[in-house]
Amino acid sequence: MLELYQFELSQYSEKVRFLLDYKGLEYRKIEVTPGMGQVEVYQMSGQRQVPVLKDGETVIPDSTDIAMYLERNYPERPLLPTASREKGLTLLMEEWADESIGLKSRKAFIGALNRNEALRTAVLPSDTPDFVKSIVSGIPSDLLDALGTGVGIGGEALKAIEGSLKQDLEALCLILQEQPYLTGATPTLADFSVASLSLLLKFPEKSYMDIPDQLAGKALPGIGDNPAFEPFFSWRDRLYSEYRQATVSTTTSSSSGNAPSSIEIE
Ligand SMILES: N[C@@H](CCC(=O)N[C@@H](CS)C(=O)NCC(=O)O)C(=O)O
Repeated sequence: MLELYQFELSQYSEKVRFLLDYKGLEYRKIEVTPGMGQVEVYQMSGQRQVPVLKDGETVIPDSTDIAMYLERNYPERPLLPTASREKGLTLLMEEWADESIGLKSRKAFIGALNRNEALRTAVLPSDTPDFVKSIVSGIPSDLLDALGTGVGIGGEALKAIEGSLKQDLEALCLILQEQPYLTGATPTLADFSVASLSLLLKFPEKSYMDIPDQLAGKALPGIGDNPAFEPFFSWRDRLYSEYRQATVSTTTSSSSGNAPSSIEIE
């Protein structure tokens, strides 16, 4: 069986899970422990990032390379259109989603973490010892903000990133006004990439991912819960319900429903 080395909360891992589901391929998830667990990933794949797909003896790191590998080796339910214009658009959008929406949403999410202690502890792996959680939640926001500045996510940089994400979402809403999927009448790699890489802007419902209750359905304030971008998130919900396997059994939570609730920023 295919094996996916992943972080459950990683957008790039979500992209591969979405592709595997779309193609109807069975796979086993192997949750990598950040830090120590990545040593094994490095030994296996020559680099330390997830996702990494293992198909028998073949090891493929990087979500784009994994998508192309799946397309070559499991051609049923194609991810790439055959018409040259649509294929070109699909490849461009996939690349854009990785480099633009994926990286910016990660920075915007880290910005939200900086401002929210409860969220910081919620995203730590469930087996994190309580004393580590309490240390992490106790780091003052202004210190994290200052640390964030060094990697381009301090106050001003964050505002610019949020502005740019809003333009991306507006563009996607405009495209989706005209057609059901991003490059035309049928779903392609572009759709699955964009939907997955926007994961951190608004988390899907718990049935699709093994995420802490505090995060399921939660939206980044001003972006994931912004009515202007509702067409995008409704499209994404539809894509999930049509093509993503619901694997995690859920207990109904009082916050379920379509209206997103925001990650509260203290
Ligand atoms: N270009 C890579 C990006 C993968 C990536 O950024 N992975 C992150 C998790 S979302 C990671 O492994 N981070 C840990 C690290 O860099 O050490 C892809 O498309 O798969």
